[in-house]
Amino acid sequence: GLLRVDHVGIAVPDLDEALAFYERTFGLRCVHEETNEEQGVREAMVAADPDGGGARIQLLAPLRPDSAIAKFLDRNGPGLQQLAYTVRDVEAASAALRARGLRLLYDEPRRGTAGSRINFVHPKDAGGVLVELVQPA
Ligand code: MC0
Repeated sequence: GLLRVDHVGIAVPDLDEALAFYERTFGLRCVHEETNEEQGVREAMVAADPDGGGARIQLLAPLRPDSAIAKFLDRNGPGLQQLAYTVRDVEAASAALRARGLRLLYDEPRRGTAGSRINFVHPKDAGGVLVELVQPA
């Protein structure tokens, strides 16, 4: 099952500008930053409670024009792109949702933030929301 909201992902054209905006405007702190070549993103996790267990905000900037985030920005402009839940076992959670008729984007989990294992539910099968499942490392 789903344990809690892990993070909310926001597509941004420029990661450094977005980080500066979130720090300056909302006082959020950057707790992690990495490049994920497979996903075609440079990403940063920011938090209101850097030492607590609260949900993170994931700022996602495209590495390449053919990446998912670049396509999203072309179509919608910057904004909310995904809602991610923490799960204990991403294979089991994916199988349970497949059994309920939802399309998972990957046959096998892929690598997400900080060594996590991830999969996604197609937004057309989840009320227009790109849902990510995250099994933390
Ligand atoms: C597309 N659609 C969305 C959407 N992206 N709806 C809600 N939220 C989104 N983010 C809608 C379009 O408006 C369109 O609707 C329909 O879905 C198109 O579906 P499609 O033609 O099958 O696909 P694409 O080419 O638009 O791609 C969408 C898809 C793609 C979700 C399959 O973005 C994808 O593979 N995403 C998973 C990977 C990802 O997002 N990576 C970046 C984050 P209409 O009504 O116009 O037909 S990386 C990450 O998140 C990692 C680092 C982590 O957290 O650890």
